[in-house]
Amino acid sequence: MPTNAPGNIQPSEITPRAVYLQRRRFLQVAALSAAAGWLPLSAEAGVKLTTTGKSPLSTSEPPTPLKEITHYNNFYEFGVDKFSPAQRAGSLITHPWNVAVEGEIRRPNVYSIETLMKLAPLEDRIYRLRCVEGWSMVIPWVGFPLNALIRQVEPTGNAKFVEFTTLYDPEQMPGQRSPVLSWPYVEALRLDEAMHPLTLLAVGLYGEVLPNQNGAPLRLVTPWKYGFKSIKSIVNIRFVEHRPTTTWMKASSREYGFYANVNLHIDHPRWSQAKERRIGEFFKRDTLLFNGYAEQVASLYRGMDLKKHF
Ligand SMILES: Nc1nc2c(c(=O)[nH]1)N[C@H]1C(S)=C(S)[C@@H](COP(=O)(O)O)O[C@H]1N2
Ligand SMILES: [Mo]
Repeated sequence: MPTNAPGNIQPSEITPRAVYLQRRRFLQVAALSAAAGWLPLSAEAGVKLTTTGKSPLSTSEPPTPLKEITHYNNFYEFGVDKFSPAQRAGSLITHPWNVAVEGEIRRPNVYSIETLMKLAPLEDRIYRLRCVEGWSMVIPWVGFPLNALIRQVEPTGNAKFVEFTTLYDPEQMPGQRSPVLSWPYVEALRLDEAMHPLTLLAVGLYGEVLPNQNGAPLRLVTPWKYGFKSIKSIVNIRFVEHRPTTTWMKASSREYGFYANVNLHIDHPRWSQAKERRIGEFFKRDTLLFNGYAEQVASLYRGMDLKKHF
């Protein structure tokens, strides 16, 4: 590849401002941390994470290159195009970071990201990610099952759904100054979906702390659902009795349903979902039911009319 090909541009050449901000912030955090007598666990992308190794729930498909995973993003808090998050997400301060866990549970609590990361051993989980727009990637996440947190907080009998909320701070997330979506971004799962062993809380990818543009420091990953369910930069997890209305349902309920299970048989009103383009490949491939995770998750939806509950 010639040295001026897009794939050879270093992030530092593309995003001097983001990198500058990131560094400046890291220094601030490091100074504060040193003063407080402890070291930041997750202040900056590039920090290696210790894992128990590759989970058997991983796909054997080759992971998408890091550069694509970190430079082709949907993160509307930093702009609506695929390239803005890599350029602008440096303004997000990911440390310190707290997540409030509340609602219909016996043990509501505010967790620091460090405490969350100690709830269960971190695993490498290589998952397919299928965006509702028709592209896909294979992402080697680092994370732990959401059910480890759910067990810890002891849901009451009234907990039927789990609602997740992204940080709301237009200072750090300039895309929130524009009314393209209703902010903050909200997503939700049925409790049994949230408890499913495939459902991951990711804190890293490719063995290191999550880059900001991928949803640092904590994001959900539900690999059998369209990518928009995998909410980024979570600050609140709430257990509720009634089905929440999610951000994309609010934006367009006929286009984006609550379940958002990847389904080649149910077209988006404006395009077919039968095929997808794997980033880095030229020819389209067939989309798989539940994104290829049917064996593990189809039983969650037994008896449901998937055309109605899309
Ligand atoms: N808070 C928030 N989470 C979000 C989004 C977003 O705009 N804001 N975009 C979603 C969409 S549409 C996709 S496809 C995935 C993309 O994740 P990635 O950039 O890590 O590949 O994030 C999802 N999570
Ligand atoms: Mo998406």
